[in-house]
Amino acid sequence: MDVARTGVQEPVPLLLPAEARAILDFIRANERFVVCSHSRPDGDAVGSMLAMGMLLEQMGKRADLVTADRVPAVYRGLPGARRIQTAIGVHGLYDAAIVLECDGLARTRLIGLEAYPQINIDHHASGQEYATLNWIDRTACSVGEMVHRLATDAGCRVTPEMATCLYVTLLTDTGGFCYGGIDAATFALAGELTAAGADPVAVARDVYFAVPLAKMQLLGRALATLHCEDGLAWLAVTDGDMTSTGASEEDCEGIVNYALSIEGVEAAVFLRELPEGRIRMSLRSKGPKAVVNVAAIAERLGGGGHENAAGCTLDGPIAAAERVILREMREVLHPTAQ
Ligand SMILES: [Mn+2]
Repeated sequence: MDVARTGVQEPVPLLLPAEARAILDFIRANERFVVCSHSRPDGDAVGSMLAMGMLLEQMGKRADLVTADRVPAVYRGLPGARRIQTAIGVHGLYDAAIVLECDGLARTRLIGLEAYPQINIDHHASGQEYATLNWIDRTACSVGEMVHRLATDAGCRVTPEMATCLYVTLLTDTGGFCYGGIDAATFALAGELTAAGADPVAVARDVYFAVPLAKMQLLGRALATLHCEDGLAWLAVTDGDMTSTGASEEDCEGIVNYALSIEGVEAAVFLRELPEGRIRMSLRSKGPKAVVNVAAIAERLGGGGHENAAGCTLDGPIAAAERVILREMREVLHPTAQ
């Protein structure tokens, strides 16, 4: 990545790393798989699950796709999205569980996964080798990118449907090709997926121009609480805001980016009061070479994520959680002032 940023194009690696090769060997030797991702699935979770399901089927395998929460409205039009089942656990007869972009089984919020051999494919900074087979590539822009490498190496055809799902993982996990970590290879892959049948305009329309009205109204509530000081911006919604606007959990996705988009702001926090009173926080910082590594802050507070995008949950009320997170953020942004 750093080589690419200096302007020298890193060659696309031709060989899969040994960990990925072991995963393909395991898949070839087995038949039935359950594919999972984290709760509150995002574009990478949904797109990489769907692409992994297509990859398994092309290899002649059976695959069930399961998540703890339903697929967000903006991704429900993706090819095969109706195949994803929402469940509280997994009990079927499977040779392995393929767990995508989770730094631990707990992230899936699915019970029963411990009973199977697990295949862990992740790109988070907080990634952990908790599974039977682990492939963690912190330089990958999305887990979809890793699934694409598996598919290519396995000799699968990247169909227009698979290309669409993989393109969504790339688009959404890079914040529309804006976050740190992207380089020429990212655009080369986007180009390859477009050539294979992904339609960037149709995907953008479905993902970015199909916002539910309730989400826009929730955004209004959040923006009314916006605070901004010395490179830091934060906003919050109460559980009452959620109820009165009719917004659902998935409508909170991306609200933090409005705070981050302010000129001069290096890091932003979105706080949301959960029905039970705890406070869920989305942390973001501007890259590349972020001034604030939000993954490190989230991990100190029991959460996780990437350098530029992370999250954690603290005890309420909002004002108390706000004090904790602002102290952490200010320490990093203005170390001498503390
Ligand atoms: Mn991801």
